Amino acid sequence: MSEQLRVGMVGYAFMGAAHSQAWRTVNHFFDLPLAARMSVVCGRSPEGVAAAAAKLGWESHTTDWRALVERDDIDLIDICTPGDTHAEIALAALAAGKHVLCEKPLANTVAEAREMAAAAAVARTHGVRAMCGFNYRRVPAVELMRRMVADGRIGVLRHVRAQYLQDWIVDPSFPLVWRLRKEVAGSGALGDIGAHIIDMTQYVTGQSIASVSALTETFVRSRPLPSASSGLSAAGDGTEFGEVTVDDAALFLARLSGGAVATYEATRFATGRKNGLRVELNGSLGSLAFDFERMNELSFHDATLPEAERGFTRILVTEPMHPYMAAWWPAGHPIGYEHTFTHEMRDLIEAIGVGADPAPSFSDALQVQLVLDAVSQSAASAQWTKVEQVIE
Ligand code: SOE
Repeated sequence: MSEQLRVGMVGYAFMGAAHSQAWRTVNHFFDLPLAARMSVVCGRSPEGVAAAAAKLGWESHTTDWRALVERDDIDLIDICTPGDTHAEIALAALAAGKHVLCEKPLANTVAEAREMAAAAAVARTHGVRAMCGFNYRRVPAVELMRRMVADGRIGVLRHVRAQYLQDWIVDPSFPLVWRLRKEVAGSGALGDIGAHIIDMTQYVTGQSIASVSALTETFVRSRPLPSASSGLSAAGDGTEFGEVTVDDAALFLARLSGGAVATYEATRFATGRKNGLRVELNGSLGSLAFDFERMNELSFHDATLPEAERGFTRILVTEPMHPYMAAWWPAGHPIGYEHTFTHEMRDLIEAIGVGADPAPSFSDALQVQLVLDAVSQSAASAQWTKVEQVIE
């Protein structure tokens, strides 16, 4: 029986549920040096967290994250809370010698992200590991895309084209939930879904975003306050409204460190698009294209083929030699969104078990935060804005 990795998770909404599914399954599908133990789930509501523990499969529950991070029967803190609490929880957990997994984006400000990255750098000297939860890196087709770029299959990268399209707040009567309040979420579509395409494109290309020219828009500036009795997802009685203080959409041009040019679009107003994450790379020898709505496929155009034979081919990324896929089902049996979190926990547990640094690190996540900040600055100034580089 492997040594246990005793997990305490803070937050139990959408990400908490996705992480719980991953903690529950990871050791059943991957041979790992440590066995995850779903020890404690933490949340503000005593009734809510008790129900979550029962539903999601946690051994116990608490409402006190400060006590949780200090417990000597906990090895790792998994942060699944809104962005305004990431820094204080992660800093306390690292100081207490706990490994940390923190959902994206790392923080609500660059200052917080810098502090978290610095604390993680100190903690790693004591063998304490930290990772940020950019789960889309762990779609097998995305990892295959990265490997093909690294192997030179598309040659010199010229264009990066990235979109993350949702539409869950197109209805103006959708209430003012925490994701629409800057003091809680830090930003809107930009930090929530723009962060994913920023991290993903930097990851698959091996290039960092060096400068940006951006615009942001908030289409609906006032929304009904959520009624406390019916929870944040249901509108109140409509008589009280609050100001939306974040972007509904963020669009930006970018130059990457290796010379490629790029376009990014993150919006919650792409009516009809539910979770449309797409990345296309165009190079001197070919192109690669990924669409999360077809997450088990990767499109590849090989311009080195005889001209008469060229075209976008559809690689079905379900073979055992494809990233992560040997652990699952026979070829041709697709996997889903939730598997990306299991892959995330697999890589984290493996790194902790062998004493290595998991990726993306808090420094990688700080680099994303610097892009988010540069986009906000550029949108405010209508000027091209350089991005500070912290990753060599
Ligand atoms: C909401 O936009 C959200 O839940 C994001 O926060 C997640 O990171 C994304 O994977 C799905 O949409």
